[in-house]
Amino acid sequence: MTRLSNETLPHLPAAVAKPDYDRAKVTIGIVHLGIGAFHRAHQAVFTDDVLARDLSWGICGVSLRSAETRDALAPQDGLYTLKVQDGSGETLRIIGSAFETLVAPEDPQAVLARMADPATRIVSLTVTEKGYCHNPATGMLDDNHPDIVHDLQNPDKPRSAIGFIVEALARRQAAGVAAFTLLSCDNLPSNGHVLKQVVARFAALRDPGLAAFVSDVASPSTMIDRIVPATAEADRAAIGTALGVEDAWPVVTEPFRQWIVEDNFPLGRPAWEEAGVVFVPEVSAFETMKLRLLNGSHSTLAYLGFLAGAETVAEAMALPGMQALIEGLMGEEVSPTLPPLAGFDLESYRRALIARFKNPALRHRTWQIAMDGSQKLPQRLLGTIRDRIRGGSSYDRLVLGVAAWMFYARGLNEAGKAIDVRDPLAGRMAALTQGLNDPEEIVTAFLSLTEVFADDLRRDAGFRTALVGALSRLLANGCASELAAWQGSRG
Ligand code: CS2
Repeated sequence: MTRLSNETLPHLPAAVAKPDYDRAKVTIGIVHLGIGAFHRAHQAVFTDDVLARDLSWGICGVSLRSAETRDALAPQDGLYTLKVQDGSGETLRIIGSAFETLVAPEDPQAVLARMADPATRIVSLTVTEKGYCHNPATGMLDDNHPDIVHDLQNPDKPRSAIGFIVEALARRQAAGVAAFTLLSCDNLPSNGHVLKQVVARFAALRDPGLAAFVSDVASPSTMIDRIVPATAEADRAAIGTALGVEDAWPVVTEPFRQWIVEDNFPLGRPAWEEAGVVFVPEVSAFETMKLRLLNGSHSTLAYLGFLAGAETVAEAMALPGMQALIEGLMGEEVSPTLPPLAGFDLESYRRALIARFKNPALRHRTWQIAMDGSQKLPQRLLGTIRDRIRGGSSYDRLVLGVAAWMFYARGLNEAGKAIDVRDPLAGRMAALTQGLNDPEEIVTAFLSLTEVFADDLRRDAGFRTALVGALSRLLANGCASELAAWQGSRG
């Protein structure tokens, strides 16, 4: 089968939407670190929507680890298919905003040159939580992180996103070029602030003159939302059949998309508002809401669902008791902790989330969401629990999510078989809990992780008791029966 490319683009079926601009005239204005499926189904699409208005905002996508995205996209001139689907149907669209793909470990100099180029005015990131090399419980740079240690010793051959950003800023400073705007698009609270903090700390460890330059860099926070499961082989095959040409690297997603951004771009930005991006002075209230309602529920669903045998989120939602548990978690426990959002209809937002989780067309694996729990739990569940403790309110459902994570992160399923736990702390968590069967001892082992649990929670006797209770029930009765106990409960 021939391949999707600039040459085959005009011959695709008429129902497939195509870029409405002259690709030959586009130049690069954005360098994006972490060109995974999420970026290609979210920011790259918003950019594609408005590229016709200003052709100087093409994207250079950088892979910080493997070459597979570049290897797949290069023969396709960077083109790929976006498939949007829910229970009622699907649409196909070709996205053309990613013009160049670089592989950082292969050629760090090419990446640095792109970032230092005056035409680059935005450096955006989706490097996942762990890519910030910070302590998730405190938000501060982990000075001892192996990549940070490496990048401090080899500033001109960095490995981490942080090392690339600071070296590129150093080169801009030396050349008298203004700093680009940093744009974090990861699921972290105050993501722009966290990014600025880790970058500033790294610059200070390198050199005070550079730190002064870096301290002026704009780093607006953003709230990003779209559910984008890893693309499956079956999706690739079906998309190829529909297009009549092969696409090695399509993305599959839901109709919903949301991007809320603080409008602080000293060197300009694409007219994203024309594509529905909402610009606000302060994003943190939206971010807290999304992280606690959507992602907090997602993680809870993922751990309990996986352990109860559900492969996908939609299957997990169908387990007896799960929907009632999640509705109650969002309505009774999370919502009262959220900062007020004038004019925002929280109830219909929660209803929409339930429908999104039940989208039967998206095969979003519980195992995928279960990854990197040590980096996700603080902002998804633990901050809410902290607020509930402070307010003297119950948090039975939230604590069940945390206990299910402990069960999962030990690395053994209900039948005692090994789970493939992907997490930067996987080795430590397995070692800490090796041979432990007593829920109290398991909880004590996990609470020793200062990257996950800040001191207040580690020392909270009520929290510990609640965790031991929830984990004891999960271990003794199994997750499915613990879930079933929530059936019919008030949401
Ligand atoms: C998910 C998110 O993988 C995960 O941890 O919770 O990627 C989620 O799908 C997105 O944040 C939705 O916007």
